[in-house]
Amino acid sequence: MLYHLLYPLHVDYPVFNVFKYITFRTIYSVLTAMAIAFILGPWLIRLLSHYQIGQPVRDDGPQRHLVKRGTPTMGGVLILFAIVMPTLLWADLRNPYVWVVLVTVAGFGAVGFWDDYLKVIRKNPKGLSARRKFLGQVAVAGVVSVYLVASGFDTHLTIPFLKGQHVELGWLFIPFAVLVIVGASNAVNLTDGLDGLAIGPVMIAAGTYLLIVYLTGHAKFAAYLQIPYVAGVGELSILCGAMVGAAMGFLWFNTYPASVFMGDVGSLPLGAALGAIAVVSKHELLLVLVGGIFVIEAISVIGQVAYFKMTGKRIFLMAPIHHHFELKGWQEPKIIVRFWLIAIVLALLALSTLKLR
Ligand code: 57M
Repeated sequence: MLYHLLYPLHVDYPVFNVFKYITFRTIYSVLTAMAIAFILGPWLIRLLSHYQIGQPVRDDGPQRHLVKRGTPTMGGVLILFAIVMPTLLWADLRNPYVWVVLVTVAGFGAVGFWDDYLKVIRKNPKGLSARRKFLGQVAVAGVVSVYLVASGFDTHLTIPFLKGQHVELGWLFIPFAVLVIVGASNAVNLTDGLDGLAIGPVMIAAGTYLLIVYLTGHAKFAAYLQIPYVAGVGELSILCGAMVGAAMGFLWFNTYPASVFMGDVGSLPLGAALGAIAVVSKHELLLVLVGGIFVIEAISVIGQVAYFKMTGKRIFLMAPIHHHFELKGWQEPKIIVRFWLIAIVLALLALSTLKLR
């Protein structure tokens, strides 16, 4: 909004020319998102506590989690507010990619809110059935993917390291994009099982894609790096900046020992946003590396369930893999910080592939 209100003033007042620059607006998007999360965080935690919107904790999990019972949850509403408001404030709202990701965030946020509402407020431990949750996710991701193809979005699949190698997916782009978005959403959801364990890598991944969308949306940089040029996708730097800022702000309260959990209303849209950003920036496969922690967590569950069904035995003491380390006796902060460090290494490796083509 500020872009539309203040940039035109540069004709008479040159100082407003600064609003043209994505870098300037991204920095202030990060800071605005952090400010919103810092300022509203304590108020929201008091509100959630007042209305006893506390986390139910399953009995069959690691015993040390039982002390977490009643921790205020659904803090994800704060994260979403701290992402959407700075984006509306600082981004060019005529940009279709900004709306593609905002609609994805809103849709997955609604699915997550519904699940949390049933679990936490209506005290139904099952929450939304897995089937309804999945259908809701596929519906939102499907709408967004069909819109992209219908609006002429490039449906070539780019492959990291292999410059110039493109696979034309055609209409298959739609199920592929749905798979990326829904997969990322559920992977972040599974990861969010220790204090700050999900929001840390989300911040790292959002920061990595901030750079990727900026380079992909810049004709000269894209040509130099021989990566796909997607005109206009650079505007998503502002939304990625808001994700980084919102994650930093939320982590202030979600760090061990957590005063608040994000709930599915946070984890589902955060993962879906990363998936959507990966799709529109044409760096979907790179998300496997950038979001490697989420991939490891999801694979640990898939492997555990499959192996258990086949043999009746477990690969891990418990899945997702963060519970395995808990049952091995690692303290929670040790697991969390080590996962963050791995996330940083994976992000650096992913960025290095932009040069290695
Ligand atoms: C998401 N949710 C946390 C919190 C957070 C198929 C199976 C693997 C599914 C999986 C599952 O239910 N995943 C759902 C994980 C939960 O966190 C809430 O959920 C939101 C995120 N979606 O925002 O609201 C618990 O995680 C802990 N937590 C923290 N700090 C945080 O900042 O400590 C969360 C955020 C919270 C809190 O204790 O209650 C969760 O773990 O449910 N199931 C599992 O993950 C279960 N694993 C399992 O069943 N493994 C089996 C098979 C099926 C693979 C096995 O290994 O044999 C574990 N989770 C729980 N209990 N809670 C173990 C059993």
